[in-house]
Amino acid sequence: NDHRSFLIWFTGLSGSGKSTLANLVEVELHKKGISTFSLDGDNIRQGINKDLSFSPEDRTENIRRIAEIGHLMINAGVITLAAFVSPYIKDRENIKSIVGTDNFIEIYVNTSLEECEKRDVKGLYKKARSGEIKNMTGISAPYEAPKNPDLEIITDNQSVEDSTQTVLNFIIQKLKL
Ligand code: GGZ
Repeated sequence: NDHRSFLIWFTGLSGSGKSTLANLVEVELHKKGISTFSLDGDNIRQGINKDLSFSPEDRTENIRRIAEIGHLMINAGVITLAAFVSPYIKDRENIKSIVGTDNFIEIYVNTSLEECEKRDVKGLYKKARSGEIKNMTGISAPYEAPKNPDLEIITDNQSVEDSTQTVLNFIIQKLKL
């Protein structure tokens, strides 16, 4: 398969379904013989970025380092999927300046706070409400929604299968696969 490489970036609240979506899209791309690489909180925040907290400054540094890794991956010719809350517009703008606007695809996984809080897979929202953790995105820290994402997925009114298909169709036409 000959194709351009891209950094496909999923932004949204904790529990919005970014990683789930990225993983399912990755499975479908693999079925088409396209190799990819995935970056998310689990392989980044426990490794290269384990020195970083959730303060605004550390989130900025988190995203900057991930963008630099994404840049290396693009240069290696690998389609890379990244799933991070990335709550600040200026940080997401900075990704474009690091990897190049043409190599960057921004996907806004728009799941309402109400829905994310209802799921509360990791119990973080409950802890944030009680004050046990601070700087929780959506509760005690801001989320600046993309104004002009390449693609917006509103998960509240469609199944995860439909969301996956929507993202996949978008990527396939973008990559001209
Ligand atoms: C947001 C937090 C926080 C706070 C821990 N705010 O749903 P998750 O668990 O698996 O994904 C969230 C992840 C966010 O890390 P990111 O590197 O994506 O954030 S950022 O882009 O803003 O730097 C959540 C968990 O870490 N988590 N504390 N206070 N999410």
